[in-house]
Amino acid sequence: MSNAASAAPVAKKQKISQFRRLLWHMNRTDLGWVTKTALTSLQLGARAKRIELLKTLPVKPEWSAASRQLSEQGYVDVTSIVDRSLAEAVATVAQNKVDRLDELAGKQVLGHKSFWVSLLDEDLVDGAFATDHPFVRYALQPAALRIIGDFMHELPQLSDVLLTLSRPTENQPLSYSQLWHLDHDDKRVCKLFIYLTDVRDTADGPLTFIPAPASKPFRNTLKSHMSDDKVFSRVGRSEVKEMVAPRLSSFIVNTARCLHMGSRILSDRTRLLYTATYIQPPRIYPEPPARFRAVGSLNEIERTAMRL
Ligand SMILES: O=C(O)CCC(=O)C(=O)O
Repeated sequence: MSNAASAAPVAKKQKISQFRRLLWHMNRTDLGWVTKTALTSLQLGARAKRIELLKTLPVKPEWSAASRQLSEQGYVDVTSIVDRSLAEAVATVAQNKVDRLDELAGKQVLGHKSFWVSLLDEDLVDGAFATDHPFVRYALQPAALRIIGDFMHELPQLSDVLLTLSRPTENQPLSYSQLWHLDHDDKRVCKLFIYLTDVRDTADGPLTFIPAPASKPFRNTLKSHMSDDKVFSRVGRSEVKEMVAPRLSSFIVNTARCLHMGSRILSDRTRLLYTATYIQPPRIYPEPPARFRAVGSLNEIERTAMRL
């Protein structure tokens, strides 16, 4: 084969990857709504079904108020709303993992965030959680689906559940989620958190965020992770909310709209956090491999929320 013939596929490949990179950057800005709208218009039937399923979930005045606050401010404390016994079940699983920390840290698969230890790897089969796992049951409770669903105007998709143990990183530069950022998993992203340890003050590394209205100036920023100086040159420090709260506190944050950071743990402290991530489908990026595997009976809402 001549050199010219072998150069052509390489040039084509480069063009495709340049196009993908451009699309990726575009999707992180408000232009990403063009992608979202185009993809949604191809799946109107599925959307109509998710709207109908949302309507079948129970309604309570305090859930509606929570959803309004989520829409307007980008966050809501749901500690008094969510099912405490489901939160306790999450905490029991989590405590068992922490008791076996040394054993599990040695087996850790995802190692890029030195301040985070992923403790759930052993619960996955081919990367998927059983749907009867307490972490999945907490995320699927009707209150969470209704509050987030009313904000997204349809039944949300549960994208992932996560347990993270954050440890001190003193004397190391801040990195990843310790820096201010927005989540770009999709155009609408909500995270449901539970603190599984007391977060008493700044030294415990609270989740810290700027509510959606004050985070607006950063919405189309291409830079993904920002220092305090950069952020506070554009927004007042008085806008910052630090989630200092006791163990089993639970809150929802629209992390695509609220600039946030956390895990800045000091001295001998550690912080244990449960996170469930929801997006509004269809996903703007290709669907990753299945994260959930059906175990036991599931209703249609649960199946649809997990794409099963
Ligand atoms: O560790 C933290 O508190 C930050 C978590 C975070 O940035 C996220 O879940 O997107």
